[in-house]
Formats: sequence, C-alpha cells, structure tokens
Amino acid sequence: LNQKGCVIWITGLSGSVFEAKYWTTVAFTAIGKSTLACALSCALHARGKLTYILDGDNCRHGLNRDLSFKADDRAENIRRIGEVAKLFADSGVICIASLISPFRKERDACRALLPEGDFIEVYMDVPLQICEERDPKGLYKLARAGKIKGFTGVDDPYEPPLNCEIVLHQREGVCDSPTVLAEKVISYLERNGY
Ligand code: GGZ
Repeated sequence: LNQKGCVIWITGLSGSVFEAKYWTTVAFTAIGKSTLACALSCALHARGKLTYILDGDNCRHGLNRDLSFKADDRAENIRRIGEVAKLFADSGVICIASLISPFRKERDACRALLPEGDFIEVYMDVPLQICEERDPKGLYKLARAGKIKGFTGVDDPYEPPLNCEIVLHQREGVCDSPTVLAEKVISYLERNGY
C-alpha cells in the first residue's frame, strides 16, 4: 500500500442530508457527517488511497445493534468504533469514522489508542438552528414534541472539541459543497504526510 493508515474522526450534531438539487445551484446547504465521509472517501479513492467508512448510524444496525442512546451506550458506541477504526489504521487503511460522538472524554480515549498524529478530529460546526431547520428525517421535530427523549442538542449534551485538527464551519448562506469540504481535509492530510 502506498499510504499511511490513520483515523479521520468526524464529530458533530445530527446534521443535514445533502440534497441533490442543491448541486446545481450556487447556494449550498449544510452537509452532515455521513455526506462528508462519502465525499472524502471518493476524493481519496480518486487519488488511489484505500479507505473505509465507519458510520455511527450504520454500525448501529450490526456491530452496535445492542446499544441505545443513553449516555453509557453512546460511550460504548464511541469506544467500539474507536477500537475498530484503530484496527483499520493499523492495517494501513484511511478509516473515516462519522458519528455524533458527543463526549470529549470518549473521543480523547479513541485518540489515545493511536500513535501521535494518526487521529485527525474533524468538527462539523453547524449551528443547532440550521440542523433543526433542515431536519431531513424529522427527528428534531419529534424530539421537540417529546416523542424522542435524549436527542443530542435538544435534551442531551454535545461537547464540541477544544483542540481538534480541523473545524469545518457551516453557516446559513455560506456553506461549501461536499467536494470543497473534503478538499480541506485532504489538504490537511497532504500537509501531514498521509
Ligand atoms: C441523537 C439520534 C437519536 C438520539 C436516533 N440522539 O441524523 P441521523 O439520525 O441519521 O444520525 C443520528 C444517529 C446518531 O447515531 P450515532 O451513533 O452517531 O450517535 S452517538 O455517537 O451519539 O452514539 C440520528 C439518529 O442516530 N438518532 N436517536 N436520541 N441521534
């Protein structure tokens, strides 16, 4: 393999799904973690890199299907994905983990599993208001109505990173396309020898 393994850890609120119609217009909408993970994976493949995506929502159908959204189970969700991501990185793959991972302590524990520099934390900084306005799956609406208890950002905490490698700000009217956001991460990787 002509590459060095690492973990790109994408954290942030339950976000927005990128809608295809916006691809053709000038204004882009905020994108979520999974969309960035896909765009990043595609862009890395185009450069001949091997990647693997571990998505929180997807892992909850298999590896983590026994876990709820209570704090202990979220911590376990983060821990397991961190351990699996480390295995991928050990094998030389660029592993992209995309999950809310609301707790700083657990994210830092995943970082500590890897050699210095190999854990690249990317914070999708999207205001709660934007996530809520877009609400593609209607989950915020259900949470506000009390039909989902313990929804991140509504009645469950999210602790933003204090010192992460990359912050991707998305604000109303100033959102970049998934490709542009992915390129920001790739330029970090290139500067750091990945
Ligand atoms: C947050 C929830 C919840 C609660 C269901 N809180 O936007 P989505 O829908 O597709 O992605 C979210 C996903 C979050 O799973 P993670 O494994 O990433 O979370 S964590 O890292 O906190 O363990 C959301 C959906 O599951 N979802 N209930 N209560 N998100």
